[in-house]
Amino acid sequence: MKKIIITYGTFDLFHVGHVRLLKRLKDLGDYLIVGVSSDEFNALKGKKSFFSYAERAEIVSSCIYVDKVFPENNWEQKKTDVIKYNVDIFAMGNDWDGEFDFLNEYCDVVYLQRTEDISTTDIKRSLSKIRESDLVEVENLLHSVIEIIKALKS
Ligand code: C2G
Repeated sequence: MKKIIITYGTFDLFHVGHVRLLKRLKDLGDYLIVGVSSDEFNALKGKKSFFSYAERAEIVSSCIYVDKVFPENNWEQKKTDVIKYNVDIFAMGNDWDGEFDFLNEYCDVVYLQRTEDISTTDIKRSLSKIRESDLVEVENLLHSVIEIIKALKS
């Protein structure tokens, strides 16, 4: 009998934190199902992802550890999903520690250590900083060009 694992998440700007979690989840069993948050559910979570649901679902589906992807549309669907897919283990990163213990009635509930020092939020923040410093560099360059033009004119 295949041991079925399920997890949920936004998985925006797919990074090693996501990959390492999905790998560890697959190592817990034989078949890994991922509920990828829809754009509408992200809004409910107060998140605006860079990639659309379709793009995030395609990226997560391409991960070697993942066997099935479906949309996560609300907070309430987990119990139905666990029963529908005959799930043995529900697992999340431990930033959700304890939040889904109610599923213990239907399957094992596991929280795995998050990968430190990486998150979609940090990536977005770093990228915006790069853009800012680029602008400063361009501005400095423009000032130098203006000075050269002034010198040539005089
Ligand atoms: N994660 C991780 N290490 C990181 C970043 C994320 O292990 N450095 C894990 C999270 O703990 C989560 C999964 O990767 O289990 C997906 O993270 P997010 O895309 O941030 O998903 P989240 O917003 O936590 O949505 O109903 C559950 C929610 O949909 C979870």
